[in-house]
Amino acid sequence: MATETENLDKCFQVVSDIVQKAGDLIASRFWKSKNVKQKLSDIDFVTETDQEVEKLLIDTLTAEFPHHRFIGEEATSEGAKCELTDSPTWIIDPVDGTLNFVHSFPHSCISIALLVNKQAEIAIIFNPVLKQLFTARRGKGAFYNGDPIHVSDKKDLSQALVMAEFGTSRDDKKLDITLDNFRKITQACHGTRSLGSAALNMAHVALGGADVNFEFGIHAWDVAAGDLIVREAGGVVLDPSLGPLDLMSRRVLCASSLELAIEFSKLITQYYPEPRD
Ligand code: LIP
Repeated sequence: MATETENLDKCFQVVSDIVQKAGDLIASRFWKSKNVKQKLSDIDFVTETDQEVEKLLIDTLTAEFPHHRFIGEEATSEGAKCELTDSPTWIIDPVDGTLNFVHSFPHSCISIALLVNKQAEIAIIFNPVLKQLFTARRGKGAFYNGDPIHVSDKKDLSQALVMAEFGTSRDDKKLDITLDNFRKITQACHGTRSLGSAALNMAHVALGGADVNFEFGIHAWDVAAGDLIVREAGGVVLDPSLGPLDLMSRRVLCASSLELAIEFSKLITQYYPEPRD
């Protein structure tokens, strides 16, 4: 009978192998034209590659681990239940930064995490075009292309670089709050950066290249991997109001330090997205 660690070691090996194969698929199509369908708004897209990559990941993991469960962006979009239980559950965004993929703007990634008893054990964020591989195992640190990484030492918001997004909603109230927050951040910090991928934004906080990332409107699959990678890199991941992160709340705040997160939370105007219907 394999121990829990041996099981997790096997999970990490299997998912690492299939993420590389899925990455090859994304990279092979990255510079080509894509068949694009709209989802929840006229800038929220899905391509056949999103769907094929998610199926490849789920089929491979199901074959190895038949009792595991899945929360996938595209399956959820097609009506699958988005419910996290204590069962081993893979949370998957097959192509995070789909709009970037559509435009061949090379900041898209596979984001996948394994949670057991609702606790993240394994996380991978992989940008196959730029060969950026971020990984983490619970209690074992975070890595970028195999090298250990750590968040920055910033504790003063006036010295911070902030990753922020407009997202895919064009709801007037959300847009007003987003623009207001960009103004506040610009006046209070060194500046903002937007990669168009929540997972890559979080990964850059873990890398120490940015100091804060927040977003209203994301989903569990955008942030489940980034959550573990940032925490294993020494950062904090919270709700933007400083409560605990709720993967289903569509809100996230991560920072290189709790001091920075507290200062940032006081700066911004909060927004509470509708839960995904
Ligand atoms: C994207 C997120 C990003 C958000 C975009 C989009 P997708 O996920 O990663 O943070 O601003 O609107 O939701 O849809 O490319 O998987």
